[in-house]
Amino acid sequence: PGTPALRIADAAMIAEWWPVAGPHDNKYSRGVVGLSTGSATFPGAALLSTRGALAGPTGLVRYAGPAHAVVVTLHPTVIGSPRVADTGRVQAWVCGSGLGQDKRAGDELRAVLASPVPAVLDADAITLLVDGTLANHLRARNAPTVITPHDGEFTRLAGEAPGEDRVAAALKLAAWTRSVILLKGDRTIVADPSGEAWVNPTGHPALATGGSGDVLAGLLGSLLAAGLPATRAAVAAAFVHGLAGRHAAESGPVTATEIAEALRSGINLVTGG
Ligand code: NPW
Ligand code: AMP
Ligand code: MG
Repeated sequence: PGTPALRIADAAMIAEWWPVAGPHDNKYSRGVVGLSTGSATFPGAALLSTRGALAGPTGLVRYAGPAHAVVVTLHPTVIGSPRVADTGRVQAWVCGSGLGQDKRAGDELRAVLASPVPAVLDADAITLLVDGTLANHLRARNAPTVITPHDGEFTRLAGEAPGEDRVAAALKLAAWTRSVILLKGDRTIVADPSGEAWVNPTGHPALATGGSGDVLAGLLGSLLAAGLPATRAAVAAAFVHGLAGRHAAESGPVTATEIAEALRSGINLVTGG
């Protein structure tokens, strides 16, 4: 039958999906996102994923990792701890952005994979998954997982480059990993294990800057923690991230810091808030 029809998200669709706090919500019912990101080498990735998560709909952001002191100093609303195992209730995890690939990173990824809640696996977590034991833990998960590779990370995990047919490649990896694959690029693809595939229409070259993906991972984790199903969360996060890059580029050169700051404008553009 060949590749199924590609779906393209639009603002009205994202607005309908976007979690909105109701009058009886509290900070826990709005969702709690946990971040297992950053390291001594990459404290910036911890901050950027935190900013992505803080822009999302959750009521609480927890950060677990070596950058906890700097994260809570710069973002006092975040609850910090050194390790995933020390963290209180979390409804979705983001793991891997700036995490590093040492033993500590592998242990933290294992803890996230063992948790019963949805997870985003980004950057170094994807590279660590090349290890067959960790890949088996991934494939055995019951909770939804979203994997967010750029082409380099995709090639390491899949064992081959995405090639010409990026949709088919992403669908194949989604089936093998039993996860939603968000394959980054100028036209980001979201593919899920049921065979559904989406292309993001809002990409902007301003997004091609260091730390951009770390911001996206944080926002995506917040959407998962707020209860959005994994495929929709991935489609919505990519859509708003693209709008944010576009919006930030209107007022000058863009770093990932400006992308994170512009997420709220991107969300307002979509939801009319
Ligand atoms: P080439 O050039 O094609 O031979 P890495 P990373 C290849 C953190 N960050 N985009 C390419 O090889 C991340 O979260 C921290 C990129 C390239 O050499 C990670 O934890 C920041 N690469 C860690 O740094 C800001 C592509 O893959 C290699 C590619 C490393 O992240 C930056 C790179 O692979 C960053 O976010 C593509 N589309 N296609 C911070 N401020 O703290 C092919 N490649 O070294 O695993 O990936 O993205 O540099
Ligand atoms: P990362 O490489 O993890 O920092 O992620 C880069 C982010 O920027 C992803 O969301 C990509 O889809 C996006 N991106 C990179 N290059 C482009 C481009 N030329 N046009 C649009 N989006 C891009
Ligand atoms: Mg990245």
